[in-house]
Parts: sequence; C-alpha cells; structure tokens
Amino acid sequence: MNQIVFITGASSGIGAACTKVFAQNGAKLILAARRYEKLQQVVELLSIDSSNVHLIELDVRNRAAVESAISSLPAEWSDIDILINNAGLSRGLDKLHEGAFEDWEEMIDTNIKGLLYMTRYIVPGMVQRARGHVINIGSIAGHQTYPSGNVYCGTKAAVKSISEGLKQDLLGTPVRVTSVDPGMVETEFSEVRFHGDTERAAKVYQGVTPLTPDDVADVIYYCATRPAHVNINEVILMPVDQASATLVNRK
Ligand code: NDP
Ligand code: 8X3
Repeated sequence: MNQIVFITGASSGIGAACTKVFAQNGAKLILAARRYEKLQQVVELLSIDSSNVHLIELDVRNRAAVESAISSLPAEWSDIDILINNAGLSRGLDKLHEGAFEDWEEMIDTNIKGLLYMTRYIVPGMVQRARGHVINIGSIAGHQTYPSGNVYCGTKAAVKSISEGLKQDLLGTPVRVTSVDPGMVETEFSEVRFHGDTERAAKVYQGVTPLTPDDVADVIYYCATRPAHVNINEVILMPVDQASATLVNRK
C-alpha cells in the first residue's frame, strides 16, 4: 500500500492496532494523539522506520490546533489518502439526570467535534486530488442506547449520522466513507470511562472473550483495501460472546 494514512488516537487500543496493520502493509503513517511519548512507544515497539512515520501531538478538541497540524504538514506528508477518525472516549456511566457536565463536554468535544474538525480540514484536499477515504470509528453504542450510556451513545449515534451525511455530500466524487462500529473491544476504553478505576474496568471484560484491537484493525484494513469503486458504508462487528449492546455471555 503506497498511501498516506492519518490515524487519530494512535497512542493506544484500536488506533495503535491500525498503526501496526497499515505499517506492515507499507503505508506511510501520520499518527496523532495527546500523549506524544505513547506515540513514540508504539512506533518503537513496531520498529517502524522513521521515514515512514510522522508524529503529531494533538488534541482533536482544539480546532486551531487541528487546523495548524494539517496546514503545517511537510509537503511530502500533505496528500492524505486515508483518514481514520478513531480518537474517542467515554467518560462515566451515570444516569443522565445524575451525569457530570465535564464528562459530557469531553465526550461531545472529542467524539463529535474533534471528528468533524479533522474531517473538515482534510477532506477538501481529498476532493481536490480526487482520491481519499474517511474511516470513522463508531460503535454499537451508536445503534443501540444502553442504560447510563446516554451521552456516549448519543455521540456515537452522531458519528453514524455524520458518516451517512458525508457519504451523501461526497456523491459525485471518488472519496469513500466508511463507519466501522465495534461492540466490546478490550483496550484502555473502560479504564478511561471509569476515570482510572482499573478494577472496575477489568470487570467489563470478565468471563467474556472480547474483540481485540487487532480484530478491529483487520476489518478497517479490509475496508480500506477494496477496489476503488467499492464503498463499504458500515460494518458492525462484535464478539461471539455479545449479541447486543447489553446482552453478553459471561462464563
Ligand atoms: P483507547 O482508550 O485505548 O484509545 C483511545 C485513543 O483516543 C487514545 O489513543 C487516545 O490518545 C485518543 N484520544 C482520546 N481523546 C483524544 C483527544 N482529545 N485528542 C486526540 N486523541 C485523543 O480506546 P479504544 O481504542 O477502544 O478507542 C478508540 C475508538 O474506538 C474510540 O472512538 C471509541 O469510542 C471506539 N470504540 C471502542 C470500543 C471498545 O469497546 N473499546 C467499542 C466501540 C467503539 P491520548 O489519550 O494519547 O490522546
Ligand atoms: C464502546 C462499546 O460498550 O460502550 O463503544 O457499547 S460500548
């Protein structure tokens, strides 16, 4: 694959797994996240040649920072072929009427507004070059709301609508749009949701065989490598041990 792939949230979980599969297949990678040292660790761990990677410390919630990160890319990195809008998080698992405002703001600003900023600054170049693919990471939570999931589920429902809207608005161009929507994947996701409570986070995956980040990256890579006239609009993938957002088989 001789393409430039921009992955947000590459410092952990699904984003780091995407880094692995795209690097193994010869892509050039722009990796972004807030934790720069974690990005460096991912690159070192995967032994990615430094000429094939460009790291950016970036908080996708900061519109000016997103604009500057894109507009100041060195010329050899500016023609982005694939944007993987993966950066995202859940904060808290509270009833809506008891929820924390700062948790809501963080989820909405990251999962919706951050994804929009990235898309708005990168897609015009794709349209101009008549080449590109936006892959948004949604969730089963965007299809099914679960108790206390309220705002997180709302952000992922927004990702679903935004992916559909972008596909419609890009009709007549060759730019592709895909939403990859996983169920339960074991990453730092639950630790972040529970504000660092690792014990509570571990319980989410107890007695279940969840998806791995590599399972999801594999599907993302598949979507990215179909013939140019094929658009995979949406993929929902979940563990065999999961039948819906809330129905999980625990041994
Ligand atoms: P992780 O917590 O392991 O990874 C999340 C990534 O997002 C990290 O690299 C983090 O980097 C980055 N990130 C978070 N906030 C920001 C920000 N403001 N700016 C830039 N980067 C940010 O979780 P996952 O890998 O599981 O999550 C990836 C995506 O998958 C998310 O969108 C999540 O909603 C979605 N998802 C996850 C599922 C799961 O069960 N795990 C299921 C369905 C969807 P850093 O902290 O360094 O900024
Ligand atoms: C993350 C998975 O459990 O919130 O999107 O539906 S879950």
